[in-house]
Amino acid sequence: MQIIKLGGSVITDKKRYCRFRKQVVGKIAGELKRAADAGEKFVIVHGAGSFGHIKAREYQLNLGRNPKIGDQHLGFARVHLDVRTLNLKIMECLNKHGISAVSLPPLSIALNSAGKLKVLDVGAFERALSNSLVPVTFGDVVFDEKLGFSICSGDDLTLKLGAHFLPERVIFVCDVPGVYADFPPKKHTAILKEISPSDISNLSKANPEFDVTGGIFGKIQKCFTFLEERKTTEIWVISGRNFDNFRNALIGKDIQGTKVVIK
Ligand code: IP8
Repeated sequence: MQIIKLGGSVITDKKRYCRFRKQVVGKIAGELKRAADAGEKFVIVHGAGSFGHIKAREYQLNLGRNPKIGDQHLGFARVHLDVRTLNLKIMECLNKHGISAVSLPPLSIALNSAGKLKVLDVGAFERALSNSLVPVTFGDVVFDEKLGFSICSGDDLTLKLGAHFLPERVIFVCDVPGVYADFPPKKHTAILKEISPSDISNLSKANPEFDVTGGIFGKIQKCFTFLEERKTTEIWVISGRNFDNFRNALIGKDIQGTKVVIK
């Protein structure tokens, strides 16, 4: 079994509010179908991209409920509507490609505590899988037992599901071919074949990336923590633009990208 996290920067244009990349998602869905036909099982998680981050930032939803921000509750509802709209577009694409995908929105099945994912109804995913369905979830706004509400990132969902299912591989599909050896990358900066905790401190210092849920380095740091307790799962960061490579990654063969390791 594998958990595939489709990054928001792959499935949307992150700079333009609610811009979906239909062709890219169509190609990804085609590869997923091919792998499913070959017997691979998946859980799919996707990010929010420009359907979530732009307005979540505007209303400071990552910091929790704040009555001083006028209409914040309307912003919360708007972001939820937008990420569901994105999710429906993805579901439509998966279904069209013959994938029996079903959507499990985090607002209904997850609870945060102080901005961290505390509870996730993994039973819903188990039941979907045991009925030969492909569960799909996504970065969303959720209720928070300390902050009223906050944001649940697709990365946190991915790793929570990973901790439960212990999949063979977790694949983070991004808009870059992996993690660059230098940040910000220059024209000829190489992609790291592996990234371990000793690499990260230098890289993250210069990280200008904006993302209400932590960006690439937040993601990698959480992966290290995940791997400390779980040795059997491989974690990869690969490109969502190279479909041949995506196909190989789904079958675990000749993967080009960065493997997250703790050594
Ligand atoms: O794109 C963020 O999820 P991510 C969810 O997976 C929202 O980090 C609502 C911004």
